[in-house]
Amino acid sequence: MEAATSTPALKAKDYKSDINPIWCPGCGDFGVLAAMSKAAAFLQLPKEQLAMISGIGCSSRLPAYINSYGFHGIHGRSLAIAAGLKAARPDLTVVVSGGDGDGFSIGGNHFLHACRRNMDLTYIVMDNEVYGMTKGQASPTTQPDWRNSKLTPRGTGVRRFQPAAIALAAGASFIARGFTGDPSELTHLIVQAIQHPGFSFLHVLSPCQTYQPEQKEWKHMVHPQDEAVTDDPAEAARRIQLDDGMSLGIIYAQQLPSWLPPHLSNATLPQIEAEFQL
Ligand SMILES: Cc1ncc(C[n+]2csc(CCOP(=O)(O)OP(=O)(O)O)c2C)c(N)n1
Ligand code: SF4
Repeated sequence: MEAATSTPALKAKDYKSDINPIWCPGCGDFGVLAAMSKAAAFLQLPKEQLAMISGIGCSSRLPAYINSYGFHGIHGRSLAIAAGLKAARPDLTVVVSGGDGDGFSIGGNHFLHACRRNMDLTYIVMDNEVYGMTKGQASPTTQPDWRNSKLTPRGTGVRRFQPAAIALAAGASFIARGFTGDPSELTHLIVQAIQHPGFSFLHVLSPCQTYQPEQKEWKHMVHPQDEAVTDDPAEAARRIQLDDGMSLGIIYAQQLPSWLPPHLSNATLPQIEAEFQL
């Protein structure tokens, strides 16, 4: 009898690493880990073809917990590292993850230009409206009247960063919002974000149990988008303006040219050096 040669299908558990998460019990980031593993299994991504890239923060620990290649980078620089990797290895599926502090504060400049370049990256931002890892300072998405930080005892008094609106204005071609309390829908959104050719921005509401315990209420506040996904930026802008920030689903998806530098991976060192000679 002929031996079976087909490789068994990968399951979600095959994408979990043997490192145990050190997130606080109930942290929303567990939902992203589960959804990411399920999405990778749904797409049957070969583990050696998947690269998870992050910056620094509780949420940026995600690559350690996924059984794939990855890079736990430096604060706010995940997108720059991911862009370099994608430029060198366009064949890889590159998924970038991190928090609102990492991505919208110190990484804000990189966020704008990643949207504009539209490289084929998937960027998952776990937004808990706080710097969790550094014990609860205000972040760019913190409510202006949030008084629970010793650093801002009277609140920040500053208007919040608007992730979806800024991504749209900067040229992102896929913008969606998910919630870690709805892992099935989140899996679906991650699958579609990875399948989208171009820069996919997935804004994930991910409660911080420790520094923003009131976010437990998010499960009663989230709701589906009222309207079907649009490919019209003006219409997307209108909807984002009217949005309460708690609507879930794909807001905008458009096929736009994706940028990639000339591919040099087969070049020899002298050839690369010659490129840089004046
Ligand atoms: C250059 C630099 N500045 C500051 C820090 C300290 N730091 C570590 S994580 C972090 C913020 C993390 O917040 P966020 O991205 O919202 O992630 P969370 O921990 O909430 O998931 C900061 C400021 C650092 N590691 N490097
Ligand atoms: S501090 Fe907040 S974000 Fe960090 S692991 Fe704990 S619950 Fe999660």
